[in-house]
Amino acid sequence: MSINKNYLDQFIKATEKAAYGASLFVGKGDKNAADKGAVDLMRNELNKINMKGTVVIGEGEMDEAPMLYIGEKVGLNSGTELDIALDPLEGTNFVAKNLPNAFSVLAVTEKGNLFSAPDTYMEKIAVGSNLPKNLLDLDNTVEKNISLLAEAKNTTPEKLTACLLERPRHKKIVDSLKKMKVNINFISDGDVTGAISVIDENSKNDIYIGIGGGPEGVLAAAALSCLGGQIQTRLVLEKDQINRAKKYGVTDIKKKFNIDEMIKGDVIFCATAVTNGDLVKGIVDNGDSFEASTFALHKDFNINKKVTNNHKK
Ligand code: VTB
Repeated sequence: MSINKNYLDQFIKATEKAAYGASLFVGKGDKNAADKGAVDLMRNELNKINMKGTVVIGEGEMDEAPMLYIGEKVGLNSGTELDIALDPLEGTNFVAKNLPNAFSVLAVTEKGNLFSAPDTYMEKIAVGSNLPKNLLDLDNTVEKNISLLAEAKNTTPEKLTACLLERPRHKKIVDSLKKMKVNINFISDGDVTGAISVIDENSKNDIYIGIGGGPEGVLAAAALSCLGGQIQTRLVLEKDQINRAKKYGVTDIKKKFNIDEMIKGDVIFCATAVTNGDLVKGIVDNGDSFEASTFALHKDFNINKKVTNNHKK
């Protein structure tokens, strides 16, 4: 079944409000305050929606996150049963330091259709649309994946750009990319938009690769699934995280998840920029009101839009 079309604008409002909440802390060097600013307003807005919503991916476990914790019920407790993955502020550092690409993000499916990834690291490999299904594989060498991608895109590795988080853990991947003369686009944070960028016509990124947050991987998968992109993931679990993953229903801890296993059926995705972003521009404060710009997707209705709305403060 499809998610009722009327829900999209209501979820957009939730990320708009959250982005505004975070925007009050741009450049203030306080990432926790920025996060809280986003969480409070997002929760408030979600609770106005006529749905039986459950936070499947949220701010953390019940005992460590007072609001929007995993399992928290949101909405008016009537209407459709929906599962929600949310990151009220993806890129807390970006807001603290007044850097581009901080977003408020959420994804929604019908109950049971969203991979409830634990808050652990995750290996990811993502590419855009119009490519053979399941083209790349995390078990291939980087060299093999790059060759496959170059061949599918009818180009050469030197003409490809790979986007990845700049982290010491990626040294081996970076060495391989350099050896193949692939262009590298390092990002400091924000791997939701990093992964999504492979589908954006205005972006030079052909592939997103590396290890980032698990919840962020699911959010990226939601957007990519609306746009015909691909992502394959695998949880990276420390010994003490294995039980946590099992609690979340992951029985095979080494399993590679393709996009259809992470996001089933219809899905809504909204990302509102806090600071100016590659996808849309950031919050504009107009005194009594604010202007918020959102990248919004609704898979079953082929909705792919960038919207700017004004709200009274
Ligand atoms: C990514 C990125 C986030 O964490 O998930 C990253 O998307 C992974 O963690 O914006 P490390 O920083 O430990 O590498 C963030 O950078 C911050 O949550």
